[in-house]
Amino acid sequence: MKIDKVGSRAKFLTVFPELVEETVEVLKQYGMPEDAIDWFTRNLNYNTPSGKLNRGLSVVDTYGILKGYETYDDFSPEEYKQAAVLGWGIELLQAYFLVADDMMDKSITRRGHPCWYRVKDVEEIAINDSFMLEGAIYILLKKYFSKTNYYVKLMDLFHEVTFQTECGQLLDLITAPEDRIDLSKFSLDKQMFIITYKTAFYSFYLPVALAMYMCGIDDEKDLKQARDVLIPLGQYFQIQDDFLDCFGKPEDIGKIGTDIQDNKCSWIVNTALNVCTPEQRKLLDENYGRKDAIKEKKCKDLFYELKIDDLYHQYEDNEVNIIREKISKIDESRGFKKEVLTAFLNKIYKRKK
Ligand code: DMA
Ligand code: MG
Ligand code: MG
Ligand code: MG
Repeated sequence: MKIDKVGSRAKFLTVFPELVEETVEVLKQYGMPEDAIDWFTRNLNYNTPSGKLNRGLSVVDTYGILKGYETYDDFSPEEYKQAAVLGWGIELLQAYFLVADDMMDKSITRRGHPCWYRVKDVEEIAINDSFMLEGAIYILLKKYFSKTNYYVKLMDLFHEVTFQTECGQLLDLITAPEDRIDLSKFSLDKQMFIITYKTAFYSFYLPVALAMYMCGIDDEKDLKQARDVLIPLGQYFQIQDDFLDCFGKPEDIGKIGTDIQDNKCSWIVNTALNVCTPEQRKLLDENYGRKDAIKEKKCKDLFYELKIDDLYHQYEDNEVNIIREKISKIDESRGFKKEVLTAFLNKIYKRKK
C-alpha cells in the first residue's frame, strides 16, 4: 500500500471531530451541565490530535497493508471509520499517559504548547482529565465494536497494554528519586526494561495487534512474529526519545527536555556511565538529577565531550540493521506481511521530532 504521509494524516484527522461529538454525547445523556461538557470537549481537543499521530495512523496503515489495499480509496467508508476509531483509541491512550506523565515529570511544554496541567485553571484537575481521556477509549470501542466477535479481544488488549505501560511508568519514576541520586543503581539493562514496558507495548505492539484483530489475521504465531519485531522497534523509538530529550531542539521536538534534572535512567546517562573516566563520573555524581540549570548544563556539556551523539548514531545504525534482518525472516504464509513492519520502521527511522 502506498502510504502518503500528508494525505493519510489529513484524512485521519477528519474523523476526530465526529468522535469528540459521539463521546461528548454520553455526558449529554447523563444530563451533565454545559460547563462540564465544554470542559471535556476542550480536554479532548487540547490533548489528543496535536501530535505526530504515528500510532493512530499505523492502525489504519497496517489494516490497509494486511488487506492488500493499494490506496486509502480501497477502504469502504465504514471500514475506514472502524480502523480510524482504533487508531484514535491509541491516540486517546497516549493523551491519557502524556497528561499524567507531564505532571509526574514536571514538564513545561508538550507538542509546542504548555502541558495541560500548566494551563490556567486546569492544574490538578488534569489528573481527572487524564482518567476521562482513558474513559473515552471504551465509549468508542463499545459504540463501534460491541457487535463484533473480537470486541472482548480488543478490550482485553487495551487493558493489558495499559497496565504494562503503567508498570513501566512506575519503574521509570521509582528509578529516578529526586532526593537520593545514586547513579550506581542505573544500567542499560534496567533502562531497557523500563522502556519496553513504558513505551514499546502501547506504541508499537498495540497498533499492529489491533489491526490484526480487525482483519482476522490474529493467529498466536503471527501475533508473536509481530511482537518479536515491534518490541525492539519500540525500544529503538524510546532510545531516540531519550536522545532527543538531550540533543534535540525544542522547536523540533515540541517539548523541553527534563531527563537530566529529573534524574532519569535514560539511554544517554547510562551510555555516558559506561564510557566516562572516574573524574567525569564524579562530575555526574555531583550534577546529575539536580533541579538546577547550571548543573544540568554541566552534564550536557559532558555528554557532548563524551560524543554520546556519535555513540547514539552507531547504536542506531546497528539496531536498524538487526531489525531489518528480523523483518527479512518473517513468515508470510498465514497472511501477515513484512510491509507492516517496514512501514513502521520507515516512519521513525532517523526521526528528529
Ligand atoms: C513517556 O516517557 C512514556 C509514557 C508512557 C508517556 P517520557 O517521559 O520519556 O516521554 P516524554 O519525553 O514525551 O515526556
Ligand atoms: Mg515525560
Ligand atoms: Mg516520563
Ligand atoms: Mg522522554
